[in-house]
Amino acid sequence: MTSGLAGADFLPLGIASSDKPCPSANCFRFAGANRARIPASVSVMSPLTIMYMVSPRSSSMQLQVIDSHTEGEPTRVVIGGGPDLGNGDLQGRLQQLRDQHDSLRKQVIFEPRGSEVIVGALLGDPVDPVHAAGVIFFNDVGYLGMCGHGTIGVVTTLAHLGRIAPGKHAIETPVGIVQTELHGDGSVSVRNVPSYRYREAVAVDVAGYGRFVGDIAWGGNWFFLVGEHAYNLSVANRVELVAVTTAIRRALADSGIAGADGAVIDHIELFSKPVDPSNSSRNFVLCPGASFDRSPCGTGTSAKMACMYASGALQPGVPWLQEGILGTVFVGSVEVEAGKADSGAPQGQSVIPTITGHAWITAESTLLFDPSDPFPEGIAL
Ligand code: PYC
Repeated sequence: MTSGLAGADFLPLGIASSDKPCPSANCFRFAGANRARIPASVSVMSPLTIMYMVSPRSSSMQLQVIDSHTEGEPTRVVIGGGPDLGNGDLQGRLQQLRDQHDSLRKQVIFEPRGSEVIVGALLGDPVDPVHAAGVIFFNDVGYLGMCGHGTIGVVTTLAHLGRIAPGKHAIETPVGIVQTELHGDGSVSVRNVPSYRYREAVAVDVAGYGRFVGDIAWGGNWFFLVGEHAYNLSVANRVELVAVTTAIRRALADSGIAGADGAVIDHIELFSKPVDPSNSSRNFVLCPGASFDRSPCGTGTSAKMACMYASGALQPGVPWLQEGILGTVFVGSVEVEAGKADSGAPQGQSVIPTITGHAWITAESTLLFDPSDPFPEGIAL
């Protein structure tokens, strides 16, 4: 079944703060009591003011999205037209989205409207109204527990919509509540979920490439982190980097090497010395599909810092400057929280990472889905 707004009377043009001018003579504002006129199938965040106009193409399904990039890595936030997943917890909503509305993920991410590089984020009401939003992240192959660069993109999008001001804002995700702070200069700090090294120095034999030794760590997603290798971490070398990290991921799965409770390790992270010596490290991160993270990867930086902490190489509160493949940087640090820090982690090795980076809005768009389109869910390559 296709999700989204099909054949509705109104075409959502966008979501704006109430002081934004109306972009069209056909447009009127939907807010407060008028919110009841929004079709039940549309997931809308209550404090938002929404502009609608009568659709000239009422048979097309539409999704409203805002695009941004965080230190080079794109995020597409779905702000209107998505399915109603109710008000249950984010884990339950994720299950519903995956089981009943997976077409939304494909429509947002697949060509020709998207690409495998994009991380999507479905924005919804939080369970607890004191939180800023609930969000489910997804990509070309499935769903992400958490996404660091994506959270920075979501917070920047909420600020762009006029929904939040500089200050602290909690975001609900399927793997827990993430505290964020929007700073006055537009940068965003994300206080991630508890992160930990699960296994140290695990060897895996990779057909055609040889043996790699890495740590397995949780940073909101599962990572295999490799420090020793012969590869040059440069954009020019990206095809080779994707090939070797994909082979490592396949070898881990084939060898039965997994995260806690058999979780699939779907992110592979290589490290080297930074190009800019003022940074701490450079990384290359293979995402769950065939693409690599253009940013330094928030959950990957969290996993790295958890490993550094576990081996005594990073002290709480000391800045860690993670340079990504484009040379952009997330500034991170860890704290240890009594009682919370060791959930699921080897005793005493869990940390709460914070990463800080910047996102920039690149587009406000309405994605259109014509019923006669031969690729109703986009094109999976
Ligand atoms: O920033 O955590 C992250 C992330 C995960 C996948 C792509 N980016």
